[in-house]
Amino acid sequence: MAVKPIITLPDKRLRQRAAPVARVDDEVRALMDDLLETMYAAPGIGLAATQVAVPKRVMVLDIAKREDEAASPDPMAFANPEIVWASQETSIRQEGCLSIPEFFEDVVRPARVRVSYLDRDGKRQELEADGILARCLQHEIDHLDGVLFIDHISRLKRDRIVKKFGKAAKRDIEERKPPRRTAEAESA
Ligand code: GNR
Ligand code: NI
Repeated sequence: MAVKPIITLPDKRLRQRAAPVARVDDEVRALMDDLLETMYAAPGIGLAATQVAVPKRVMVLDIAKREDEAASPDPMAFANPEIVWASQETSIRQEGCLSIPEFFEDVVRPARVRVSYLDRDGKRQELEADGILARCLQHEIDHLDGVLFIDHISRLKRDRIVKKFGKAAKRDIEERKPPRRTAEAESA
């Protein structure tokens, strides 16, 4: 297992569509483990392979701590996840993203979704979710399609945050600094 560096805006690899895995083999399971370790280290409640610059349709979640501080870990791993149903009803929640550090904004999404995916054993599963789980599933699946939560907010707010991260990256280049990484990745 290994903690991998998380890429951040404006890294173009965040905009790539990830490819499905042919099967869930040991290599995919190792990727799931790396994603979980990286997510817990960040810390975050979800992480997509896209965020560690691996363009494969693999992602992990653990929302246990989010809902109950004393809860024991509940790692979930998904390969080739697909939203097979989404509710008409929507909900609004504040989102953040490890690839857009320190920016938070309200996002409107379907309140409930049903997701089909392959589990750690390569077995096809279906999961119906609401609340924070539904939220997280949609956020992570978006990553696999090269979509970020800022794509769901107003253009004015999106342009402002994209510009800010673009300028910070440009400054880093001019000062010949390595690309900005999260503090967690730096200490890995
Ligand atoms: O840690 C995370 N928190 C979060 C909060 C609200 C909605 C979505 C998320 S996912 C995020 C980690 C992340 O960037 N996953 O891609
Ligand atoms: Ni994210």
